[in-house]
Amino acid sequence: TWKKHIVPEKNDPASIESDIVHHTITTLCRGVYNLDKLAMYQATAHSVRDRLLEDWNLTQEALHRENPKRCYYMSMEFLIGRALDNALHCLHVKKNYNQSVDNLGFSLEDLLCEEKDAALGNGGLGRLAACYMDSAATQDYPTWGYGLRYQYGIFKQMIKDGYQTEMPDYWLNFDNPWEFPRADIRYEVRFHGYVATKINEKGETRMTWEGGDKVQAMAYDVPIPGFDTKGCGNIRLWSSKPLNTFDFDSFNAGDYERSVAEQTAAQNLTSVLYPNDNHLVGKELRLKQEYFFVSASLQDIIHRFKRAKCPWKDFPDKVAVQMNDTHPTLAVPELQRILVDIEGLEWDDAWDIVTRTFAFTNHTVLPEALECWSVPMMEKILPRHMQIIYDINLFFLQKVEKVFVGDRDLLKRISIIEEGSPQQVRMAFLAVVGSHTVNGVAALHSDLIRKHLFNDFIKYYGPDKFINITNGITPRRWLYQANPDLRDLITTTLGSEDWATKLDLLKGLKKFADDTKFQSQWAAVKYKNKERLAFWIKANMGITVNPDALFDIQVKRIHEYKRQYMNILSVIYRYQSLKKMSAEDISQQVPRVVIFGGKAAPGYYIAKLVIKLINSAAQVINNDKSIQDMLKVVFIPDYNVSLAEIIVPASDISQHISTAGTEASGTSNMKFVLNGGLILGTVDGANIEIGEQIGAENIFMFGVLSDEVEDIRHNQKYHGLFMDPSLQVVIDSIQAGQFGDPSIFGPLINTLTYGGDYYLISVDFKSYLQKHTEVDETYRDKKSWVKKSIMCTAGMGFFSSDRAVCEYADKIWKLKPFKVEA
Ligand code: 26V
Repeated sequence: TWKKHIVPEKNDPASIESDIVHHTITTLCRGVYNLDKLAMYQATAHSVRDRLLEDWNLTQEALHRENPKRCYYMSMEFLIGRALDNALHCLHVKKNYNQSVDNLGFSLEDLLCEEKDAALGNGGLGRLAACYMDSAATQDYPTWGYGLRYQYGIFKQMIKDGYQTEMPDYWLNFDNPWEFPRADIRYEVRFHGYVATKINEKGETRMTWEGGDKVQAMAYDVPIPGFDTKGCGNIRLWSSKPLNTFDFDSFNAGDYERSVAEQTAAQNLTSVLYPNDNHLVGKELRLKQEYFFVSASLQDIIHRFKRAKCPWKDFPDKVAVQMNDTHPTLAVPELQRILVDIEGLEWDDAWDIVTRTFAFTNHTVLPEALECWSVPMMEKILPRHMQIIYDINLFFLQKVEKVFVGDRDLLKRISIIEEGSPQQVRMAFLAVVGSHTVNGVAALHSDLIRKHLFNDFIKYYGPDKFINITNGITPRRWLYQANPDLRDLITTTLGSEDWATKLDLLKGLKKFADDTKFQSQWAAVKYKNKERLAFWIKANMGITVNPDALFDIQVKRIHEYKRQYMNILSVIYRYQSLKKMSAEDISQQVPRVVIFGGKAAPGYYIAKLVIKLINSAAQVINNDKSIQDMLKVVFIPDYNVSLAEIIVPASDISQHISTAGTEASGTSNMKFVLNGGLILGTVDGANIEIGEQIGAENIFMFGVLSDEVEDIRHNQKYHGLFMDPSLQVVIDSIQAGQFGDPSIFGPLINTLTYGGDYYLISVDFKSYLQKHTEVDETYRDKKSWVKKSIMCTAGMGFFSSDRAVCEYADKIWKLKPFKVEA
């Protein structure tokens, strides 16, 4: 019966039109003759939001009434991107909105571009959280996200003279129709202070955390529409507000600055997202953000739990909490503190509840990304939590010691507290000890953490606590919405749209892979998407690229382990090869457009030099007439979710070329392949499983294997570096000044030489170049290429985030769908 409610009568174009006009007059207070695109976007968004709101209320009321077990996905990052287009698709009203907006004299596609991205994340980890919220809502899992409402998202990247510069992303400049401020939902959060003892009602002695400074957390709800369902999910984001807005004493004493100082400090807490990806800088403000986030979220969860008047021991039957990496790990000691200090439970009973509630996802093995907080800092900001962490550690080590009597080395290795000056809290270890299940994000990555990072824990807990759940992406945003022509072709071919929620159905495309007519339709869609990107590049950067060329794309955060450096070095190699050819030979080559995009952390000097080298090389190569446009290099500035939606459908080849064993999963690899792009990649992360699913003949893999890396590094250290001769030639050309002042690139080149080539660029270079040649040769045979492209999409069913979320629900959360009836 719910189907008839999806497009109710009021969703006819005329009703929509009058709703939009209504919002321009009331919500925006604008006349019809005083409307620009932005205002029109806002009015349109508000009318869509009204429709969402109905579903939101319906869902939340039903949940309140029935009180099923719920899951809370705690993440410091949600990289959502734009909401309007997504909502239109979920509500199945895009066609009618198109018409209504058209009638009002605007173009819907233009309006969509007025929306600012909600860019509250750095990269993979934050985007994964957004995909999971989409899948949880679509499959009616009672799951809420919890996060922070940063006023500044990830910075805007501008390229000046080839260098990255950063601008603040003040995304809340205009009103944000996609959030509901909840002025009534506020909690206090404490920092600093001291620990005292008190006698509770039962006459027992308990610790109590007193004094210090308090701020307030206020909730903002972001509705997450599900596709093809009345159910609507929610992400609750916390914003910090001052508790006392004004210090009257200071004000009256004429000290005006001081009178608002507290206000400013409180607001600063959630003002900016830390722009580091895979690198921890142990800043006090970051630790405070993490605690603020878990404290507010847990208070909210407990408030909801208490409404049902269930006994505490039932808490884990009503609540599952997933910690997205270690950033929310303070939730472990915080829940223990609430249960013991405030609710008066015994330590062991409380700990049993805690460890049946939490689960933890690890997203990286890079040592510099593993969170460690100094004990003195923690003692100062969270004195009671520090005591609790010591106790958790003590009881844990006592249990380990009982099994491994006298193994002092093991105890030292496995301790939550790392010795040293200062001592450090190893957050990943705290998360493992406080969780019932720990998962990695791709098969290889889960193996690696079992073998290395958490190996000692397996000795104690056994292997079952550590599982794999391979990442996934939402097919709604990443195919249905981003690639409308391919969507329509697939739907016509398969006879229905069901694949959008049952992605395995894509395998039905396999039987058309040799069909000449289908192949040419498929190729035409890819061509159109390449034209769309070429148009964007021309309009925004003034560079002409030819859609007939092979589009070779690497877009992701700039990081040494991801090896964009190796990519640009190979581009320079290709350029030099062209330069050596006769004009006749050049004209026979496969033309390439090499596209880069991605942000470097503002303090990451080497990553920023990579960007500069790409731009310097582009400058020379793009202006060299002698190579007959056989090679173009483009660095697309300010790569973000909305740009990805244009870039991803346009690839022939995308590159995922991290040193084996360093990229936990990768998720853009999945997005490209889902859209019929082939991969050039290393044997790393989810590339491996993608190859298994689509067939080895449809993926270009190269490079050393993860279990060879350690030995190679060892050998390089003691027997000297290996320098690939082709690579040497490339480096020589940079040093000779072919791409501008070579002194600029000195420190970058040193990472290969004096730096010991930690990421093994030289080791993989030869096989990388060979694969590039293979790519060119394969591309010449258009028919076989299109077949591969079709087989790529057809094999991607497994990588739907619907499958991933189902696995979380079954294996970790013990959660069932909760269907809202209209
Ligand atoms: C660490 C820190 C440290 C504190 C400052 C802010 C910050 C932000 C992020 C991180 C860790 C990031 C780990 C991460 O993003 N991992 C990526 O997760 C993706 C989703 O599982 C996965 O596809 C990528 O391979 C992995 O690099």
